[in-house]
Amino acid sequence: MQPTLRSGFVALVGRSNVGKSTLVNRLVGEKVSIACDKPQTTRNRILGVVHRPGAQLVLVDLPGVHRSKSRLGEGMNALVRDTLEGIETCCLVVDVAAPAPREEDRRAARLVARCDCPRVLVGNKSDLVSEEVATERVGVYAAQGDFVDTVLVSAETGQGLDRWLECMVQRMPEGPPYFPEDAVTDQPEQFLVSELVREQALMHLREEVPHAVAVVIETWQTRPNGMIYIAATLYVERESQKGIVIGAHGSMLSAIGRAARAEVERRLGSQVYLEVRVKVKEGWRDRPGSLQTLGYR
Ligand SMILES: Nc1nc2c(ncn2[C@@H]2O[C@H](COP(=O)(O)OP(=O)(O)O)[C@@H](O)[C@H]2O)c(=O)[nH]1
Ligand SMILES: [Mg+2]
Repeated sequence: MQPTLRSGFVALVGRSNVGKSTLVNRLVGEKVSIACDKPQTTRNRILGVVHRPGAQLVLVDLPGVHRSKSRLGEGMNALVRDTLEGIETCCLVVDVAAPAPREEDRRAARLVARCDCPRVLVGNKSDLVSEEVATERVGVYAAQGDFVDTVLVSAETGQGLDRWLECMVQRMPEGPPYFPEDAVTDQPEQFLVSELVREQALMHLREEVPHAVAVVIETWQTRPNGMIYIAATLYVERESQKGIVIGAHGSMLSAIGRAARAEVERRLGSQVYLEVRVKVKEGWRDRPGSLQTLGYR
């Protein structure tokens, strides 16, 4: 007889920057979702698969709940709402390092409250404050929602993650494995690579420019010597942004390219030649056609 497996989908909902993507990466054990201290880093729904003896959890990393200013943003919020149907557990992730809930935390809490499934409250970044403060801050959310459990965790140190995982696994029904044993995500390699390039662009750029960046992989060839040649195009919305991304004598673009190449090589486990170009796609975040070509809904 086959041993029984507990399996199912767990959604992570919360405002931007509370650490949802970092938590997913930590539990999966690999970077499947890029993380950065800039808001709205995550734009798609990304699955991270967690394999444990007798259990398979599929974590659904989502864009941060926010007040949208563009078509891209509206699509991201709609994606969060739609995903909350058909999951087994919904986690509201909050940042205990933040003194008080913000408007966008409350917005996320309201979305979670509308879920039919069990809800778990996750207080992340507990490494940044004392246990007493963390407990008090998470308590503000606990008092206003109906949660089956509350956990304090840190994606940075790993503290509390086992207990959180245990609490999620306990609530999973017996079910099939949704992914093969070696899968860590549903995203194709090309998407992961485009995201690693975008992550470095986010890390290197400031103010409005990060939000205007989209990355498309144009070429992917394995050369006879085993080296992988990848050409990526980094799209921005205006000529002035293009200048910023390129930098003086190309210095910014080459810094982004170098850092991204190191990440891509780690990910693919082979030598990579990465070429990054910059192009302008006027106002792409508000144009349905452009959103589609760039892989957004
Ligand atoms: N100190 C600390 N920083 C964290 C923790 N989790 C995430 N971060 C940082 O918070 C920022 C936002 O993380 P990210 O995962 O992109 O947040 P998301 O927008 O909710 O997906 C990043 O700079 C992370 O390194 C944590 O537990 N402790
Ligand atoms: Mg994220």
